[in-house]
Amino acid sequence: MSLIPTSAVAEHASRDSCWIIVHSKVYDVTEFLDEHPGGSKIILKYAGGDATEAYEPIHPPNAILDNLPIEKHIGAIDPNTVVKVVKQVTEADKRRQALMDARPPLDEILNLHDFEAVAKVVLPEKAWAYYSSASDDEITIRENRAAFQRVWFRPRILRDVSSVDWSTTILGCKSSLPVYISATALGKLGHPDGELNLTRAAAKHGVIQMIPTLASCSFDEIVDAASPGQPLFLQLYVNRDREITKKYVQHAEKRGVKALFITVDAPQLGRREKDMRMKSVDDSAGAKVQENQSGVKKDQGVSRAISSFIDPSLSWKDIPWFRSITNMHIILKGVSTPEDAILAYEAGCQGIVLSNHGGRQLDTSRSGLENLVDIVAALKQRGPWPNPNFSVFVDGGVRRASDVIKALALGASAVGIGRGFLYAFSSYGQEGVERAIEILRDEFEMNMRLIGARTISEIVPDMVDASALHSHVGITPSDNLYNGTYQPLGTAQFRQA
Ligand code: PPY
Repeated sequence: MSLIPTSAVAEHASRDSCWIIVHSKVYDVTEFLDEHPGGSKIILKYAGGDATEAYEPIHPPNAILDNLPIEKHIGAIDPNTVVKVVKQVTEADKRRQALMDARPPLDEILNLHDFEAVAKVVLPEKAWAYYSSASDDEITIRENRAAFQRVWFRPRILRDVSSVDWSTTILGCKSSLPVYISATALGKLGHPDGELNLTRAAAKHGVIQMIPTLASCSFDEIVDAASPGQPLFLQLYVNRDREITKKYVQHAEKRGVKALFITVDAPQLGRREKDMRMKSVDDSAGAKVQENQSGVKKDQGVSRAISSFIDPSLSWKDIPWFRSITNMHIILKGVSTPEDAILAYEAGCQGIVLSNHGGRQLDTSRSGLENLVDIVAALKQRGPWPNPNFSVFVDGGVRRASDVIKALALGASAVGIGRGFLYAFSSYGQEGVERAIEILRDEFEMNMRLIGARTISEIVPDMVDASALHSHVGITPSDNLYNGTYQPLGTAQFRQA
């Protein structure tokens, strides 16, 4: 196939004929303009030119292959015609670089809140808005933290805690911590190496990473970056086209992924207003809002823009189908009630994650920690407990080893941390993730000694007082570190007069 000169691409720079270059390939996106979940305006900005830089961080690697008919793939660009453009360094770039240079040294980062505070300052506004946002009034994201503070320790003493061990097994895989790295999307918004920061740090420290469906790096890039035998889990958004999902799942199994975490709390994406406002600030002159096929308006922020492939028809009837296409462990991520926990157990799943999606889905839903109490009680009625064939995980708001220990005491098998690690690599790359793991390790050592548990199995319900957990009124101590980083929601902005 002949190579295409950049001058030929430049001739297609209008709504009537729109070609763009992504990763040195030329695509005719004219007919796709009105289908683009992110709106046509952003594509037209790059019409006739190279869109790679804008495209890369917010699109899964196979987005074009999945969405653009093959006849619209025009060919490869002629490299001899590409003029290397020296990137303009903007004032904002300079400011950000200065802030990066002034970051606190890593050894002065003492807890996971510190990473969040640094990320808030050094991340591009859009990335911070996307990562930190939660749905509606952001009640649930804050409740996720508050719930941990309604559980108090009942430590045991004089137990010879000279040696303590917090390693464990998660779904048959060894883990140096009772914590796994939960899936968060679009890692390259935070750092050029995206999710690979997590993979490499996890390899070094014996931690398990859950690969997100909507990672910025491709699934294979992530698996290729893992060390031999490194356990990996996969988070799954189920596609409207089940053949795509089947291929993806079976490919993951072939590549050695140990467990499939099917996201079940996002048939439609929550309205994350910080993220949405960022988009409307960008399109200040009141971009014309259009609807795409799924009814998602095109001014609704990064996440809603790319979510239309997710199948809202997913139901309990699909679980046997998943069982028929894979032998991996099947875990439902996003369970909130004993009723659904029992259904998952009876459907033959190997576990559930008690999660409200980091407060990004149904606002004012309860925290996973609070739901854990009721769900464990219900599961105890149904089968053996602890049940080696059915794991209960919790995520949401976890920042300290003491949070993890509370969840374990109440019956969790392990706990997921998403944003904590995301902020660690957004602010310090792989080293940040490694430091986060070390901090958790230090906190585990101290907390296990102080509550009198030498191993994970010695962390028992009697070590916590959860009697206030269901109480949604009353005094919770103010969480200073968290509140210091928490960014209050804003209101609609006037245009420049
Ligand atoms: C989230 O943003 O909460 C996600 O789970 C990831 C995502 C990103 C974009 C579209 C759909 C889901």
